[in-house]
Amino acid sequence: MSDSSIAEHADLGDFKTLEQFILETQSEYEHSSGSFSRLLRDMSVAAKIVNRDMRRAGLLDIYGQTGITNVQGEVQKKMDALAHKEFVLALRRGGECCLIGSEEHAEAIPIDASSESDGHYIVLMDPLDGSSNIDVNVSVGTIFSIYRIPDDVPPEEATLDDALQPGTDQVAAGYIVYGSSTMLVYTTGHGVNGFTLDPSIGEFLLSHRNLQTPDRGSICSINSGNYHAFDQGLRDYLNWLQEYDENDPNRPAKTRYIGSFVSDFHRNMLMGGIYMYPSTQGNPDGKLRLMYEANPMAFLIEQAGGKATNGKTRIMELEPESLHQRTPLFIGSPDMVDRAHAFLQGNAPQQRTS
Ligand code: FDP
Repeated sequence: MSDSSIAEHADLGDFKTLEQFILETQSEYEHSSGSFSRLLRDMSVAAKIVNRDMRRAGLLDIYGQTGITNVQGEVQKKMDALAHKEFVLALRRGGECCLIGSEEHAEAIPIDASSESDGHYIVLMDPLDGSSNIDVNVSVGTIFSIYRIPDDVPPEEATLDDALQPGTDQVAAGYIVYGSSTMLVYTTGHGVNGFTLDPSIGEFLLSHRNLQTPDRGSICSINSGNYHAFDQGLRDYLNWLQEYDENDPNRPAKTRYIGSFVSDFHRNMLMGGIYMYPSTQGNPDGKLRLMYEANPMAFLIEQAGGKATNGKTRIMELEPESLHQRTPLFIGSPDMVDRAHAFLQGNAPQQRTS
Protein backbone atom coordinates (compact mmCIF):
# COMPACT_ATOMS: atom_id res chain seq x y z
CA MET A 1 0.00 0.00 0.00
CA SER A 2 1.46 3.38 -0.96
CA ASP A 3 1.85 6.18 1.60
CA SER A 4 -0.95 8.15 -0.04
CA SER A 5 -3.42 5.28 0.04
CA ILE A 6 -2.56 4.64 3.69
CA ALA A 7 -3.32 8.29 4.32
CA GLU A 8 -6.60 7.94 2.42
CA HIS A 9 -7.60 4.90 4.47
CA ALA A 10 -6.56 6.59 7.66
CA ASP A 11 -9.03 9.42 7.04
CA LEU A 12 -11.67 8.30 9.47
CA GLY A 13 -13.94 11.08 8.24
CA ASP A 14 -15.03 8.58 5.56
CA PHE A 15 -16.35 6.13 8.12
CA LYS A 16 -19.63 6.18 10.00
CA THR A 17 -19.62 5.22 13.66
CA LEU A 18 -21.89 2.39 14.78
CA GLU A 19 -23.90 4.90 16.79
CA GLN A 20 -24.43 7.19 13.78
CA PHE A 21 -25.43 4.23 11.66
CA ILE A 22 -27.89 2.92 14.25
CA LEU A 23 -29.53 6.34 14.57
CA GLU A 24 -29.75 6.80 10.80
CA THR A 25 -31.32 3.39 10.26
CA GLN A 26 -33.53 3.26 13.34
CA SER A 27 -36.61 4.30 11.35
CA GLU A 28 -36.37 1.00 9.40
CA TYR A 29 -37.39 -0.74 12.55
CA GLU A 30 -41.13 -0.95 13.17
CA HIS A 31 -41.01 -0.46 16.96
CA SER A 32 -38.59 2.43 16.62
CA SER A 33 -38.51 4.45 19.83
CA GLY A 34 -34.80 4.73 20.50
CA SER A 35 -34.92 1.85 22.97
CA PHE A 36 -33.60 -0.69 20.49
CA SER A 37 -30.80 1.66 19.43
CA ARG A 38 -29.77 2.03 23.05
CA LEU A 39 -29.80 -1.75 23.46
CA LEU A 40 -27.38 -2.15 20.55
CA ARG A 41 -25.22 0.56 22.02
CA ASP A 42 -25.15 -1.34 25.34
CA MET A 43 -24.03 -4.49 23.53
CA SER A 44 -21.27 -2.57 21.77
CA VAL A 45 -20.01 -1.09 25.04
CA ALA A 46 -19.76 -4.57 26.58
CA ALA A 47 -17.99 -5.76 23.42
CA LYS A 48 -15.37 -3.04 23.82
CA ILE A 49 -14.76 -4.01 27.45
CA VAL A 50 -14.43 -7.70 26.60
CA ASN A 51 -12.15 -6.77 23.71
CA ARG A 52 -9.96 -4.69 26.02
CA ASP A 53 -9.59 -7.56 28.50
CA MET A 54 -9.01 -10.10 25.76
CA ARG A 55 -6.19 -8.02 24.25
CA ARG A 56 -4.35 -8.24 27.59
CA ALA A 57 -5.37 -11.80 28.43
CA GLY A 58 -1.82 -13.13 28.71
CA LEU A 59 -0.94 -10.35 31.14
CA LEU A 60 -3.97 -10.60 33.42
CA ASP A 61 -5.00 -13.69 35.32
CA ILE A 62 -7.82 -14.55 32.92
CA TYR A 63 -6.49 -17.57 31.08
CA GLY A 64 -7.53 -21.03 32.25
CA GLN A 65 -10.62 -22.43 33.90
CA THR A 66 -12.89 -21.18 36.67
CA GLY A 67 -13.29 -24.69 38.07
CA ILE A 68 -17.01 -24.53 37.27
CA THR A 69 -18.79 -26.80 34.81
CA ASN A 70 -21.53 -24.95 32.94
CA VAL A 71 -25.03 -26.16 32.15
CA GLN A 72 -23.73 -27.83 28.98
CA GLY A 73 -21.40 -29.99 31.05
CA GLU A 74 -18.48 -28.00 29.60
CA VAL A 75 -15.68 -26.61 31.68
CA GLN A 76 -16.08 -22.86 32.05
CA LYS A 77 -13.10 -20.72 31.14
CA LYS A 78 -12.29 -17.56 33.07
CA MET A 79 -12.87 -15.51 29.92
CA ASP A 80 -16.32 -17.15 29.48
CA ALA A 81 -17.26 -15.97 32.95
CA LEU A 82 -15.80 -12.52 32.43
CA ALA A 83 -17.56 -11.97 29.10
CA HIS A 84 -20.85 -13.18 30.58
CA LYS A 85 -20.46 -10.75 33.48
CA GLU A 86 -19.64 -7.77 31.24
CA PHE A 87 -22.57 -8.30 28.88
CA VAL A 88 -25.02 -8.85 31.73
CA LEU A 89 -23.73 -5.73 33.51
CA ALA A 90 -24.03 -3.58 30.38
CA LEU A 91 -27.56 -4.81 29.69
CA ARG A 92 -28.60 -4.38 33.31
CA ARG A 93 -27.19 -0.84 33.38
CA GLY A 94 -28.83 0.05 30.08
CA GLY A 95 -32.32 -1.03 31.17
CA GLU A 96 -33.60 -1.82 27.65
CA CYS A 97 -33.67 -5.56 28.17
CA CYS A 98 -35.94 -7.47 30.54
CA LEU A 99 -34.52 -10.98 30.24
CA ILE A 100 -31.17 -12.51 29.32
CA GLY A 101 -30.38 -16.07 28.33
CA SER A 102 -26.71 -16.97 28.36
CA GLU A 103 -24.74 -20.09 27.63
CA GLU A 104 -23.01 -19.51 30.94
CA HIS A 105 -26.17 -19.54 33.06
CA ALA A 106 -28.61 -22.41 33.46
CA GLU A 107 -31.73 -20.23 33.91
CA ALA A 108 -32.92 -17.12 32.12
CA ILE A 109 -31.82 -14.00 34.02
CA PRO A 110 -34.57 -11.43 34.69
CA ILE A 111 -33.53 -7.76 34.62
CA ASP A 112 -35.47 -5.06 36.45
CA ALA A 113 -36.41 -2.45 33.87
CA SER A 114 -35.46 1.06 34.95
CA SER A 115 -38.31 3.55 35.27
CA GLU A 116 -37.18 5.59 32.23
CA SER A 117 -37.06 2.69 29.78
CA ASP A 118 -39.57 0.18 28.55
CA GLY A 119 -37.19 -2.81 28.56
CA HIS A 120 -39.17 -4.90 26.09
CA TYR A 121 -36.23 -6.87 24.72
CA ILE A 122 -34.82 -10.29 25.40
CA VAL A 123 -31.16 -10.96 24.64
CA LEU A 124 -29.94 -14.53 24.18
CA MET A 125 -26.20 -14.89 23.89
CA ASP A 126 -23.11 -16.97 23.87
CA PRO A 127 -20.83 -14.44 25.58
CA LEU A 128 -17.67 -16.16 24.39
CA ASP A 129 -17.93 -18.71 21.62
CA GLY A 130 -14.95 -20.88 20.77
CA SER A 131 -13.64 -20.75 24.30
CA SER A 132 -11.45 -23.82 23.91
CA ASN A 133 -9.30 -21.52 21.73
CA ILE A 134 -8.91 -18.70 24.22
CA ASP A 135 -5.78 -19.85 25.99
CA VAL A 136 -3.91 -20.35 22.73
CA ASN A 137 -4.59 -16.91 21.29
CA VAL A 138 -6.98 -17.91 18.51
CA SER A 139 -9.93 -15.73 17.41
CA VAL A 140 -13.11 -16.15 19.44
CA GLY A 141 -16.40 -14.29 19.44
CA THR A 142 -19.68 -13.28 21.05
CA ILE A 143 -23.00 -14.24 19.43
CA PHE A 144 -26.32 -12.60 20.26
CA SER A 145 -29.94 -12.80 19.29
CA ILE A 146 -32.58 -10.21 20.19
CA TYR A 147 -36.34 -10.75 20.56
CA ARG A 148 -39.19 -8.54 21.72
CA ILE A 149 -41.55 -9.76 24.38
CA PRO A 150 -45.19 -9.96 23.27
CA ASP A 151 -46.98 -6.59 23.61
CA ASP A 152 -49.32 -7.90 26.30
CA VAL A 153 -46.50 -9.06 28.59
CA PRO A 154 -45.24 -6.46 31.08
CA PRO A 155 -41.39 -6.50 31.10
CA GLU A 156 -41.22 -7.41 34.80
CA GLU A 157 -43.30 -10.53 34.09
CA ALA A 158 -41.24 -11.81 31.15
CA THR A 159 -40.22 -15.44 31.53
CA LEU A 160 -38.23 -17.98 29.58
CA ASP A 161 -41.39 -18.94 27.68
CA ASP A 162 -41.38 -15.46 26.14
CA ALA A 163 -37.84 -16.08 24.96
CA LEU A 164 -38.60 -19.40 23.32
CA GLN A 165 -39.65 -17.94 19.98
CA PRO A 166 -38.61 -19.35 16.61
CA GLY A 167 -35.69 -17.68 14.87
CA THR A 168 -38.05 -16.06 12.37
CA ASP A 169 -39.21 -13.78 15.21
CA GLN A 170 -35.76 -12.36 15.93
CA VAL A 171 -35.66 -8.59 15.67
CA ALA A 172 -31.89 -8.54 15.42
CA ALA A 173 -28.88 -10.80 15.62
CA GLY A 174 -25.18 -10.30 15.50
CA TYR A 175 -21.73 -11.29 16.58
CA ILE A 176 -18.47 -9.78 17.61
CA VAL A 177 -15.32 -11.45 16.36
CA TYR A 178 -12.20 -10.76 18.40
CA GLY A 179 -9.70 -11.50 15.66
CA SER A 180 -6.82 -9.74 13.94
CA SER A 181 -9.17 -6.80 14.31
CA THR A 182 -12.36 -6.71 16.35
CA MET A 183 -15.56 -6.52 14.35
CA LEU A 184 -19.21 -6.23 15.26
CA VAL A 185 -21.55 -7.56 12.57
CA TYR A 186 -25.31 -7.36 12.90
CA THR A 187 -28.64 -7.44 11.13
CA THR A 188 -32.09 -6.16 11.93
CA GLY A 189 -33.56 -7.85 8.87
CA HIS A 190 -32.42 -5.12 6.47
CA GLY A 191 -29.10 -6.59 5.33
CA VAL A 192 -25.92 -7.27 7.22
CA ASN A 193 -23.42 -4.59 8.16
CA GLY A 194 -20.01 -4.94 9.74
CA PHE A 195 -18.15 -2.46 11.93
CA THR A 196 -14.46 -2.58 12.75
CA LEU A 197 -13.25 -1.34 16.11
CA ASP A 198 -10.73 1.45 15.82
CA PRO A 199 -8.92 1.07 19.15
CA SER A 200 -7.33 4.52 18.87
CA ILE A 201 -10.71 6.24 19.18
CA GLY A 202 -12.67 3.41 20.81
CA GLU A 203 -15.37 3.40 18.13
CA PHE A 204 -16.83 0.73 15.87
CA LEU A 205 -16.71 2.16 12.33
CA LEU A 206 -18.77 0.96 9.39
CA SER A 207 -16.29 -1.01 7.29
CA HIS A 208 -18.43 -3.71 5.59
CA ARG A 209 -21.70 -2.37 4.23
CA ASN A 210 -24.47 -4.70 3.12
CA LEU A 211 -22.46 -7.93 3.25
CA GLN A 212 -23.43 -10.64 0.79
CA THR A 213 -22.07 -14.15 0.80
CA PRO A 214 -21.00 -15.74 -2.52
CA ASP A 215 -23.42 -18.38 -3.92
CA ARG A 216 -20.69 -20.94 -3.55
CA GLY A 217 -17.09 -21.12 -2.44
CA SER A 218 -14.29 -23.52 -1.85
CA ILE A 219 -14.21 -23.65 1.95
CA CYS A 220 -15.53 -26.53 3.99
CA SER A 221 -15.47 -26.18 7.79
CA ILE A 222 -16.16 -29.31 9.76
CA ASN A 223 -14.50 -31.29 12.53
CA SER A 224 -13.42 -34.17 10.32
CA GLY A 225 -12.10 -35.99 13.39
CA ASN A 226 -15.72 -37.11 13.73
CA TYR A 227 -15.82 -38.47 10.14
CA HIS A 228 -16.50 -42.05 11.18
CA ALA A 229 -19.49 -40.99 13.28
CA PHE A 230 -21.12 -39.09 10.39
CA ASP A 231 -24.07 -40.37 8.33
CA GLN A 232 -23.16 -41.94 5.00
CA GLY A 233 -24.79 -39.05 3.09
CA LEU A 234 -22.53 -36.53 4.78
CA ARG A 235 -19.44 -38.65 4.21
CA ASP A 236 -20.37 -38.83 0.52
CA TYR A 237 -20.69 -35.04 0.41
CA LEU A 238 -17.28 -34.59 2.03
CA ASN A 239 -15.75 -37.03 -0.44
CA TRP A 240 -17.43 -35.21 -3.33
CA LEU A 241 -16.00 -31.91 -2.11
CA GLN A 242 -12.52 -33.40 -2.20
CA GLU A 243 -12.77 -34.63 -5.79
CA TYR A 244 -11.00 -32.77 -8.57
CA ASP A 245 -13.29 -31.50 -11.31
CA GLU A 246 -11.78 -29.46 -14.12
CA ASN A 247 -15.11 -27.68 -14.58
CA ASP A 248 -15.54 -26.77 -10.95
CA PRO A 249 -13.09 -24.15 -9.64
CA ASN A 250 -14.27 -24.80 -6.08
CA ARG A 251 -13.16 -28.43 -5.98
CA PRO A 252 -11.24 -29.92 -4.38
CA ALA A 253 -12.49 -27.81 -1.50
CA LYS A 254 -10.21 -26.36 1.13
CA THR A 255 -10.73 -27.63 4.65
CA ARG A 256 -10.62 -24.74 7.09
CA TYR A 257 -11.75 -25.38 10.66
CA ILE A 258 -10.72 -22.99 13.39
CA GLY A 259 -13.11 -24.66 15.83
CA SER A 260 -14.40 -21.25 16.80
CA PHE A 261 -17.79 -20.95 15.17
CA VAL A 262 -17.86 -17.14 14.94
CA SER A 263 -14.48 -17.07 13.21
CA ASP A 264 -15.28 -19.92 10.82
CA PHE A 265 -18.65 -18.34 10.04
CA HIS A 266 -17.20 -14.87 9.47
CA ARG A 267 -14.54 -16.12 7.06
CA ASN A 268 -16.99 -18.30 5.15
CA MET A 269 -19.58 -15.53 4.86
CA LEU A 270 -16.99 -13.23 3.33
CA MET A 271 -15.27 -15.79 1.11
CA GLY A 272 -17.93 -18.39 0.35
CA GLY A 273 -18.09 -21.71 2.13
CA ILE A 274 -20.04 -24.03 4.36
CA TYR A 275 -19.77 -24.69 8.10
CA MET A 276 -21.21 -27.97 9.36
CA TYR A 277 -21.71 -29.33 12.84
CA PRO A 278 -23.88 -32.36 12.08
CA SER A 279 -25.45 -34.97 14.26
CA THR A 280 -23.11 -37.82 15.00
CA GLN A 281 -23.72 -41.32 16.25
CA GLY A 282 -23.02 -40.25 19.84
CA ASN A 283 -24.64 -36.79 19.61
CA PRO A 284 -27.79 -36.90 17.47
CA ASP A 285 -28.48 -33.19 18.16
CA GLY A 286 -24.99 -32.09 17.21
CA LYS A 287 -23.22 -29.63 19.47
CA LEU A 288 -24.27 -26.07 18.72
CA ARG A 289 -27.06 -24.35 20.60
CA LEU A 290 -30.18 -23.33 18.71
CA MET A 291 -31.15 -20.19 20.58
CA TYR A 292 -27.87 -18.32 20.81
CA GLU A 293 -25.64 -19.87 18.15
CA ALA A 294 -27.63 -21.36 15.27
CA ASN A 295 -30.60 -18.95 15.14
CA PRO A 296 -28.67 -15.68 15.19
CA MET A 297 -26.16 -16.93 12.61
CA ALA A 298 -29.03 -18.28 10.48
CA PHE A 299 -30.64 -14.83 10.51
CA LEU A 300 -27.35 -13.23 9.51
CA ILE A 301 -26.53 -15.69 6.74
CA GLU A 302 -30.02 -15.48 5.24
CA GLN A 303 -29.76 -11.71 5.23
CA ALA A 304 -26.43 -12.12 3.43
CA GLY A 305 -28.02 -14.39 0.81
CA GLY A 306 -27.02 -17.71 2.37
CA LYS A 307 -28.85 -20.60 4.01
CA ALA A 308 -28.96 -22.45 7.33
CA THR A 309 -30.63 -25.77 8.07
CA ASN A 310 -30.42 -28.66 10.50
CA GLY A 311 -30.11 -31.06 7.57
CA LYS A 312 -33.88 -31.24 7.11
CA THR A 313 -35.52 -27.99 8.16
CA ARG A 314 -34.68 -24.31 7.94
CA ILE A 315 -33.05 -23.40 11.28
CA MET A 316 -35.18 -20.29 11.83
CA GLU A 317 -38.39 -22.33 11.57
CA LEU A 318 -37.50 -24.79 14.33
CA GLU A 319 -39.82 -24.55 17.33
CA PRO A 320 -37.62 -24.07 20.40
CA GLU A 321 -38.23 -26.16 23.48
CA SER A 322 -35.54 -25.02 25.85
CA LEU A 323 -32.92 -22.32 26.24
CA HIS A 324 -29.92 -24.58 25.85
CA GLN A 325 -31.17 -27.06 23.26
CA ARG A 326 -28.76 -28.20 20.60
CA THR A 327 -29.20 -28.60 16.89
CA PRO A 328 -27.22 -29.98 13.97
CA LEU A 329 -26.19 -27.10 11.71
CA PHE A 330 -25.35 -26.67 8.01
CA ILE A 331 -24.79 -23.00 7.25
CA GLY A 332 -23.19 -20.90 4.55
CA SER A 333 -23.27 -20.27 0.82
CA PRO A 334 -26.69 -21.22 -0.58
CA ASP A 335 -25.55 -23.61 -3.33
CA MET A 336 -23.30 -25.44 -0.91
CA VAL A 337 -26.03 -25.89 1.70
CA ASP A 338 -28.39 -27.11 -1.06
CA ARG A 339 -25.78 -29.57 -2.27
CA ALA A 340 -25.11 -30.83 1.26
CA HIS A 341 -28.86 -31.39 1.60
CA ALA A 342 -29.05 -33.35 -1.59
CA PHE A 343 -26.32 -35.67 -0.32
CA LEU A 344 -27.93 -35.98 3.11
CA GLN A 345 -31.21 -36.94 1.48
CA GLY A 346 -29.51 -39.35 -0.90
CA ASN A 347 -30.49 -37.22 -3.94
CA ALA A 348 -27.02 -36.15 -4.92
CA PRO A 349 -25.58 -36.61 -8.40
CA GLN A 350 -23.85 -39.92 -9.03
CA GLN A 351 -20.39 -39.86 -7.50
CA ARG A 352 -17.36 -40.60 -9.58
CA THR A 353 -15.45 -43.58 -8.35
CA SER A 354 -12.16 -42.92 -10.10
P1 FDP B 1 -16.30 -24.21 21.96
O1 FDP B 1 -16.80 -25.54 22.46
O2 FDP B 1 -14.82 -24.07 22.02
O3 FDP B 1 -17.02 -23.04 22.58
O4 FDP B 1 -20.22 -24.18 20.07
C1 FDP B 1 -19.02 -24.15 20.64
C2 FDP B 1 -17.84 -24.47 19.77
O5 FDP B 1 -16.65 -24.15 20.39
C3 FDP B 1 -17.84 -23.75 18.40
O6 FDP B 1 -17.41 -22.43 18.48
C4 FDP B 1 -16.93 -24.62 17.58
O7 FDP B 1 -17.11 -24.51 16.20
C5 FDP B 1 -17.25 -25.99 18.09
O8 FDP B 1 -17.80 -25.83 19.41
C6 FDP B 1 -16.03 -26.84 18.20
O9 FDP B 1 -16.39 -28.12 18.59
P2 FDP B 1 -15.43 -29.38 18.32
O10 FDP B 1 -14.23 -29.17 19.17
O11 FDP B 1 -16.25 -30.55 18.72
O12 FDP B 1 -15.11 -29.38 16.87
